[in-house]
Amino acid sequence: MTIRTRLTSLLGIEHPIIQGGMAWTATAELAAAVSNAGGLGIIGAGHMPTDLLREQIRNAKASTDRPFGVNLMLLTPHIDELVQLVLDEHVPVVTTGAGNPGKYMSALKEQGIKVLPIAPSTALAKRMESIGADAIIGEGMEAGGHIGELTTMVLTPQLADAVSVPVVAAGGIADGRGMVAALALGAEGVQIGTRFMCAEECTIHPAVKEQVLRAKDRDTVVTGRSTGHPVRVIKNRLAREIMELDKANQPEEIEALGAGKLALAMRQGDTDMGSLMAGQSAAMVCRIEPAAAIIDEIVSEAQSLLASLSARTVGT
Ligand code: TUI
Repeated sequence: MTIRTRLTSLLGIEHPIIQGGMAWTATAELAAAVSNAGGLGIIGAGHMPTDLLREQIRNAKASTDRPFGVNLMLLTPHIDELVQLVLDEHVPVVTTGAGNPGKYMSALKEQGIKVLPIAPSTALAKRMESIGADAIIGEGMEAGGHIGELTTMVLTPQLADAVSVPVVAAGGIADGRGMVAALALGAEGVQIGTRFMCAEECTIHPAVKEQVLRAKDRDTVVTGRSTGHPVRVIKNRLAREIMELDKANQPEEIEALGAGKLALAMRQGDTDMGSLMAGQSAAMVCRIEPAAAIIDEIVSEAQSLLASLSARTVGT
């Protein structure tokens, strides 16, 4: 049995699983591994220079014949150039984060690119649907990195009611149980980030993978609320320093302290002063394994749960 939804047909993928477009983390190597395993692999552009993103896109094309995507982080200053690049490279799918992609939608759609904006609210989701979004990724605040205000549990069904295009649930999903819950809430697919940080093909520093593996239920915190861009990270010295600045309401100091810290963690392995962006589901990630094993496990757990759930209820 396979789990097919409108999302799998829309994207031409086998399993309704999109890998999160994590900056400094979701490289072509991880994206290709996820796509080759039947999900949708995503290259996280973040603040990547245009030439590096071009190289990453070409690496992904060379490593998989299947669809893959690029996540565009809309706060990056050279976003116009990155949009032009995904158009020139005919990237099949674009997900967007940290803003409203309205300005770019018609150009992307004219090129035949499938556009899946990440929306933290029903208002943005409806706006995105009205200008041509192919699906909406609803990301709850359980997610890692930059987050909205609502939980996945309440955001997902509201999005499913608000829009007609497929909804993808994100935030807090790491296994087949989460996937089935998302389907029950009205989603037609899931986006999973944190669990893929511990994929073998994920090229982040091993010290960061170790922090994800060691994380327990209350080990992530939300920092930077005073900046207007709250970010969920695994607690460390940097997080504690930012929390102090949050208390003192010093957003400029937070921006200055935070600059370059994601790369410091993910590339250099500084788990003390680097930004350990990860979701609450870090506590559910227990081993490093190939991306294909992660996908197989999630899908087979979801399939057996779907088959057995009605037998779980008690009564006549
Ligand atoms: O974008 C993410 N996660 C990210 S981006 C990132 S890099 C960064 N670092 C520091 C500060 C800010 C960004 C790290 N993690 N997830 C998707 C996401 N999108 N979460 C929240 C949003 C979002 C927020 C507001 C999407 C749209 C939006 O629209 C506001 C508007 O213009 O209506």
